Amino acid sequence: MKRPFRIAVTGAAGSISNSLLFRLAAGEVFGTDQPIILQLIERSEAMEALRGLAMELEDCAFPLLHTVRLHDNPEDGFRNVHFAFLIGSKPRGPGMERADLLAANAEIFSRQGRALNDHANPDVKVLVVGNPANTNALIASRNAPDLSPSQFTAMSRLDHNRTKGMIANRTGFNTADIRKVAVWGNHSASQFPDVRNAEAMGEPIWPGLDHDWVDATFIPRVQKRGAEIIDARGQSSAASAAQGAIDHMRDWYQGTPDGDFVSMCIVSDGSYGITKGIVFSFPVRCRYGRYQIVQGLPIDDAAQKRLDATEKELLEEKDAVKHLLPAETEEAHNAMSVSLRSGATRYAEEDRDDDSDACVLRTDRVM
Ligand code: NAX
Repeated sequence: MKRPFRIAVTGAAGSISNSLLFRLAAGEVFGTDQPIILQLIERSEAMEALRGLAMELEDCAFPLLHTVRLHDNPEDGFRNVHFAFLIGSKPRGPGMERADLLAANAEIFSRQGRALNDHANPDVKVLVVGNPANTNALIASRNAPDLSPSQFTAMSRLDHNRTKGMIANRTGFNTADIRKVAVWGNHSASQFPDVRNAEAMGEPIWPGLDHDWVDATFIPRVQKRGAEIIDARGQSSAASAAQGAIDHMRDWYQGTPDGDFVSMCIVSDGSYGITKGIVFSFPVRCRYGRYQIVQGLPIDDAAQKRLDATEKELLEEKDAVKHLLPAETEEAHNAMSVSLRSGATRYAEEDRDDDSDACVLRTDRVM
């Protein structure tokens, strides 16, 4: 049996995690023969709710769930982890400006970046879901000088899946038959969902699509889908966000299907003229735990305008948090190359304090 992976999840008592954790424990991301140790991180105020969630996980009797640990700080929570889902963040409060939101989250993510740097497995793969996800990922990455910028990603997979779903509805194809959609830029209303290269059952769909519908209806609908869901259910997307996080990490770890690509927010290496060193959603292919940007997709004038708009927004966000971006990591982020470091998972020394109070489920099972 394989040795367990250590998986950290922040915001573990929140809505997205409530969907995510049970599916992680069921083997949907790392495979049905891969045991996992969950290291769940929350604010101190939410630890009791987290304890209840851990009981439910235990009550599922998942064969792959080796251990569940609960932490109220990222330094302990990230110890030796191979994968980290950074979901917890500060929501926008009444009267809060975007700059205030950026600042509040910047503090959380700079601490988490340092904690990953100092305590995680050196090959840790990080997915930031908490908003503003792209800039939070940049802050975490810039505060982790010993890790590669390629280890930090943010989630645009929900937007990618929304794009696929809406195109499937429009064309009558199954989502499994739709390939090569892409989402570019920021996970915000400036994102560019791009179906110019999309195929259905191997045939291009762009010639058959009503381009006015794409511009006037489809693109704004994907861009504002989050708000549409909040209006309808009174809460932000949770189960679909968990699905996006599962798809993102599974494909990064297990690889993308042949003949298709997915969207991931990663540190720009300058591809498609996007400023180096910002976290931007690109179409990528994954193999052996590494990703590569899909090159050579045609960008017409209208698409270029959309790329420019979302790039501009990310540059403004970066500027707003520049005091939290240490100079020592700037060069590594501006010199990202598409040749990325190994995706091999190294095992750290066994954790010695699994008997501490943080450990709520200790199985000692044969895995
Ligand atoms: P919830 O408010 O249900 O849960 C967030 C949890 O994070 C809370 O339990 C809170 O106590 C915890 N938390 C806050 N600060 C923390 C910290 N410093 N350390 C550890 N835990 C902390 O929100 P939920 O619906 O789960 O959404 C989480 C985040 O995902 C939000 O920022 C949300 O905006 C973002 N989203 C991102 C999406 C994406 O596609 N990238 C889509 C869905 C979602 O909107």
